[in-house]
Amino acid sequence: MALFIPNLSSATNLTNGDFSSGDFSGWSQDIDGLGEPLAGLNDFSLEESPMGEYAAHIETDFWSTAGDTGSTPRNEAFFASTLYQGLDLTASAGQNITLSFDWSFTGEESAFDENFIVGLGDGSGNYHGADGTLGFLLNPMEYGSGTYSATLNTALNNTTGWALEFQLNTGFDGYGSKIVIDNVSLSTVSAVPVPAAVWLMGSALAGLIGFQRKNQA
Ligand SMILES: [Ca+2]
Ligand SMILES: [Ca+2]
Repeated sequence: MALFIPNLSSATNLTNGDFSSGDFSGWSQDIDGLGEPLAGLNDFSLEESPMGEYAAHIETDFWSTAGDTGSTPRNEAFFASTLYQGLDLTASAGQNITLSFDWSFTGEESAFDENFIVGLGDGSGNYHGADGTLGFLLNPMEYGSGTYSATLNTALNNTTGWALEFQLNTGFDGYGSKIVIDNVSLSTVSAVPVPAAVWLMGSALAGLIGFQRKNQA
């Protein structure tokens, strides 16, 4: 319905969140807390769809023989790979900051112990959730996929030092896991008074119904 609501100022504060540049411009990569990966391994890559759309792909713990850590490793990370970007949480009074992204989490094993974490990193190694307290934005316990969307606690507005971090841990087996991330969006949105929003939504719905009736006639 957001498309039908006019006068809703919105600006995005993230670089290359849809990976449309075909590279990791705007993003940083980390292996095991030691920094950028070595060249030639597959921890971070870009998946290109048949439509020419790019998404970020992170994999850990794949071996030439699945589950055999004595075989040839396909990835560099021993503990975890992290893709991150510093966040600009600038907002005016009355504005909310919303964060959203598409994710998928898969692997070689159904009973897995890998761990996929998305959090607001505070620079000291701790993660915070959308409410600003210690925790995660997302920490799925099973393989799956979805769209995450949340409004950040306004107490976070205009604070600095934050990074959005996508971290994939290897777990304690030799089975691989991977995540795909796309359409990462951070937007400042002017809060619309509820009565106005309801009225606009109602008029947009009425418009839709009217349009359908015309089509049927
Ligand atoms: Ca994309
Ligand atoms: Ca593993």
